[in-house]
Amino acid sequence: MMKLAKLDIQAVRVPLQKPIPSGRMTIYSADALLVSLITNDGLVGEGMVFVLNGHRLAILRETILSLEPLLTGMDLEMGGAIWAKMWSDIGFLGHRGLATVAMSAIDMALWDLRGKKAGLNVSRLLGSCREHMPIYRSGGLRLSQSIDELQAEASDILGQGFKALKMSLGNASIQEDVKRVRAVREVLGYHIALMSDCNQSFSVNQAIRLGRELEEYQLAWIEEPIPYHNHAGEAAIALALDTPIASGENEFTRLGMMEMLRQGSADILMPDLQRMGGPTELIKVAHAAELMNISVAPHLFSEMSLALGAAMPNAIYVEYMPWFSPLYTESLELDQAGNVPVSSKPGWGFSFSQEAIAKYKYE
Ligand code: SMN
Ligand code: MG
Repeated sequence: MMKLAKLDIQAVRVPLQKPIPSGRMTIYSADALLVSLITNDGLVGEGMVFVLNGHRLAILRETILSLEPLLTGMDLEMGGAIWAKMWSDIGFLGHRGLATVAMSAIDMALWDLRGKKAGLNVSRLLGSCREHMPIYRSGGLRLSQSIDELQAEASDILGQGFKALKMSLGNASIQEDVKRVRAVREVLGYHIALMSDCNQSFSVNQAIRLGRELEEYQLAWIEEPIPYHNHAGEAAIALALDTPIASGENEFTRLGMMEMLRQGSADILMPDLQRMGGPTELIKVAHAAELMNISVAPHLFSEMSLALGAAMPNAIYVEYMPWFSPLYTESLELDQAGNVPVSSKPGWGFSFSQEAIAKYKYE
């Protein structure tokens, strides 16, 4: 029986190379809790959750620790039972927000452990569908950049071997957004996938107007056009436009995802690993979407999403956001086609680098 000997949490602050200004806040750092479950036979399962600018990191840490007693005496191979116990335990505070993020961290580490125990990558543990995943470059091409800067950065990203990239939309004027998309398309041509993310900046009518103007630029998707909780509005936009609508990163668990699926709010659903309640729930959600012919593109968590996405027939992309790559010993490598090979190493196939932890450790 695989039992918990120790739960360890290390806090790291990864400063962004360039702060990202956005409507809600300027992001200076991504601050993560690296959670390790160490078993009585010496295996280590790893999970990671994060906040922006360090806000409420200490509370998140305490919340994770509050779940530790639920693992005591449990067989850590019984991930389904542990998940159900955590879900029930956090219910009083609600299946959204902090407590859900905390249980995600434990669930991630449990999946890593079970993969390691079985000697299988999580993708194989689940039943892999493919050996390579398409990946898109995220985090760049921001609203704060000039058109010249956008074009220079787009060609730099191409030079790194990416065949798909995402740009920010949400300027005060629709014409300005259209101009920026046109300028980036000029650099990319039409054989490179161009995604766009509005981060909830529009109303339904504005989004439909902008979307109509953008149809000719064949965006891979328009993401979060309106406030994330207006699922009926998202559905109206998805119906009005040919360009696929992607959304879901700000919703929590099956409660949010099922509502979106029922309403037809997204052509591409974007479950976020730490808001889902962990891989156990994300897998269920992805399969529910599959049954409804909806694609998924998991939000962030590139390294874990790679293993999970590889085992989902309807996963179309992994998101590459460079923030957390320095924390891992292994790195995501692109092949000639701009895809990333799925790891064959046990567990996630990516493990925390002790050197990186020392470098980024919270003071
Ligand atoms: C995003 C959201 C939160 C943190 C980083 C990036 C963005 C995305 O919306 O989809 O990548
Ligand atoms: Mg987004």
